[in-house]
Amino acid sequence: MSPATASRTVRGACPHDCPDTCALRISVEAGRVVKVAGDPDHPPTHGALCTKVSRYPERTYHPERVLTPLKRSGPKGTGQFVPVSWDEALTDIAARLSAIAARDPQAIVPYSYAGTMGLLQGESIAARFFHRLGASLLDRTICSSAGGEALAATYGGKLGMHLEHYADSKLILIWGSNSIASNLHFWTFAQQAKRQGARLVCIDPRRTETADKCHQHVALLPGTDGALALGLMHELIVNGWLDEDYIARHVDGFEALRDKALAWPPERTAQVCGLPVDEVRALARDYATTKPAAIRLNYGMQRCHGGGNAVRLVAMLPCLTGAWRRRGGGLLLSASGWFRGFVDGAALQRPDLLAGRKPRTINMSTIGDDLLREASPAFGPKIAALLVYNSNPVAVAPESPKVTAGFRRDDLFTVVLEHFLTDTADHADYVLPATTQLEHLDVHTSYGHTYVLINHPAVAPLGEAKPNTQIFRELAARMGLTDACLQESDQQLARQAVPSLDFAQLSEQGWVKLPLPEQPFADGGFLTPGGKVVVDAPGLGVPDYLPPYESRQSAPALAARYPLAMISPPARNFLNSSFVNVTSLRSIEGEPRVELHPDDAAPRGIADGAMVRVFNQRGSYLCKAAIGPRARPGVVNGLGVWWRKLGAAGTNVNELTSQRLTDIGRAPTFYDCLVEVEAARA
Ligand SMILES: Nc1nc2c(c(=O)[nH]1)N[C@H]1C(S)=C(S)[C@@H](COP(=O)(O)OP(=O)(O)OC[C@H]3O[C@@H](n4cnc5c(=O)[nH]c(N)nc54)[C@H](O)[C@@H]3O)O[C@H]1N2
Ligand SMILES: Nc1nc2c(c(=O)[nH]1)N[C@H]1C(S)=C(S)[C@@H](COP(=O)(O)OP(=O)(O)OC[C@H]3O[C@@H](n4cnc5c(=O)[nH]c(N)nc54)[C@H](O)[C@@H]3O)O[C@H]1N2
Ligand SMILES: [Mo]
Repeated sequence: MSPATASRTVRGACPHDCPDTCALRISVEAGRVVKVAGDPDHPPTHGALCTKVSRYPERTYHPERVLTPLKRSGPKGTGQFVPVSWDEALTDIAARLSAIAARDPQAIVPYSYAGTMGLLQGESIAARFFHRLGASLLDRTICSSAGGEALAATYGGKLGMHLEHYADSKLILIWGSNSIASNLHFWTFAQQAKRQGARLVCIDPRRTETADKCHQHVALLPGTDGALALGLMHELIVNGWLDEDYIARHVDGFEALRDKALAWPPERTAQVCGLPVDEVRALARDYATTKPAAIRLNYGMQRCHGGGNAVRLVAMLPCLTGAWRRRGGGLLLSASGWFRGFVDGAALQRPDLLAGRKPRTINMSTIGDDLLREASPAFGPKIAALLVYNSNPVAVAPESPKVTAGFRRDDLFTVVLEHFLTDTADHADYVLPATTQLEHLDVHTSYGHTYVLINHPAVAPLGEAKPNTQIFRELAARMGLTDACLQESDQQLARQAVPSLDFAQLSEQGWVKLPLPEQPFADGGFLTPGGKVVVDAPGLGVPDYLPPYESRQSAPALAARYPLAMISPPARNFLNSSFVNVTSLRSIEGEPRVELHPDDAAPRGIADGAMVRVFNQRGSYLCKAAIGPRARPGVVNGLGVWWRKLGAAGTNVNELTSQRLTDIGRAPTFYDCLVEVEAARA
């Protein structure tokens, strides 16, 4: 067989924004990917992939892939384009950006997130390019910065239990995470623990598929996790369940927290969280007396006003019971801090190219407001150009009425690097075709395990697609930016990313396990300056419960008009807004829907399957009602994140979410949102 027709298997990595970062075996026949499977040898992946990524070839060879540069040919936002050559597109884009940069480079704003989590196709040449220009910096807050900064303030880094250790736990609190949907490979270890007698408890306002399979479901009100954590602490204190020795040696400032926790007896906690009092008491007893006890905290619970404080409070729990002492005990929110020292972010991103300039920072979570802002001394120049890659802000950013108004500005020059004509690409002046994971090289870390992975290109780029890195290299050259580092190859970048690892081994095996201690905090050793868990963090004070901005208890006047709390967690078969256009996955999800409890549906005359209008002071969203026990009374679940143009009336759930930010980390409060629901008029 000639090389072009031979079958071969290529080692890859799943690029998606998910804690699992699976190792892939990609089968190629006659130059075409025929199958993507999980690597059986990679311990976290253990040969299994989720439904979404096992359909990867369907996404890559999708008939609607953008495979040539496109130039806008109709009004902004209408998605009308004509194909143009790379030469024409890059020449024009370079001229437009150079003119803006000559006035003030800060008027140029990059907008990117984790469409790919790859270190190369994420922030490598792109970051160098924007740093060299002196463009605005982007505060990448849309997902995890509240919890991430809270965890770092408490432990000194984003560290926690090793994924594999959950198999040895006897009690696991799955807290704000629908693991079966969004962290499947953790669920496998939780199942292993369950078979060995562990008890699984799901703490989530929604009765998720994960809650269905746990022994207990604690359906608290959204945004009340901080109160629950304080209530649990109260019980630990009054019942003598503290590990006084661990606290004395490894916790700095516990006294101040003790005083706060004593104000949260089970009755008050139960009232604020909307739970039975006995459930609070029993949960505290189980957590304190079952050993080893583990918490899988996830980002779902930090998308509300007090999300950062709530993470700080939950993160204290294993320190108060000494759960860290045992294998199978402790907590994991994010593992990304483990990679510190192994990944050289500065080498990839080259912040030194700013050469002393200090551009302003735009928060990606308030892009709606910021696109509509005029120039001012406080804000700086009006945003004149937006370069979007690895993200779909028109669908995923909060308060889409403002986001879309911003993207429709005629005086905004927008370039979108994409695989598909997403809602965001529809608003572009130019769409540039990007390669997918099957077509480019990359190196990956993970936020749910402790392995570095490589992704070798399996096939040549489809059509005229180019890797993000290559697009920024060519754009830099067109703009006359001559720095050698703007032309470094993906091969060079891959080695720069992980300078201390055995690159040959990584390349051949597909992944390497980091050499790390087994139990990070068994005997203290937190990464804070004093080596202890920090209660009273500089600038943040002692953690406390902060009620949601929008809830019946905290905003009664608003709740009189919009009485239902809405959360918008991901639909299982989508990944944020990725995969919504993959027909086989979309057909599993059916249509955009909002889940309501029968007690909320009946007085509104809403029948199961009826079209409803979900609305508040920000906007209005049309979708189908799904009535049943997945929603608790008073809370509705608007599953996300659909493409607007594939939903009813061109809207999605972010029509309703707000741009208010969390207490810590400047993150969005997607799940802090009051709404009303009514039957839609025909
Ligand atoms: N299939 C799938 N997998 C994904 C994603 C996806 O879109 N689809 N997204 C990926 C991304 S970007 C991320 S950040 C991670 C997210 O990972 P997780 O944070 O685990 O996110 P979810 O699975 O959305 O779980 C959030 C859960 O939190 C619940 N929740 C909402 N509000 C509250 C609250 O106030 N308190 C508590 N305790 N729970 C609450 C929701 O009902 C939901 O079940 O998942 C990643 N994996
Ligand atoms: N209401 C509500 N809104 C939410 C959330 C929620 O739970 N509720 N979740 C939030 C969270 S946690 C997150 S992380 C954000 C995620 O929001 P985004 O980071 O915008 O994620 P996606 O919607 O998956 O969009 C990623 C896009 O990147 C593109 N892409 C993938 N790989 C590449 C590549 O190699 N090159 C280029 N150029 N493009 C690529 C994909 O085609 C896709 O369109 O959404 C947030 N929005
Ligand atoms: Mo996320």
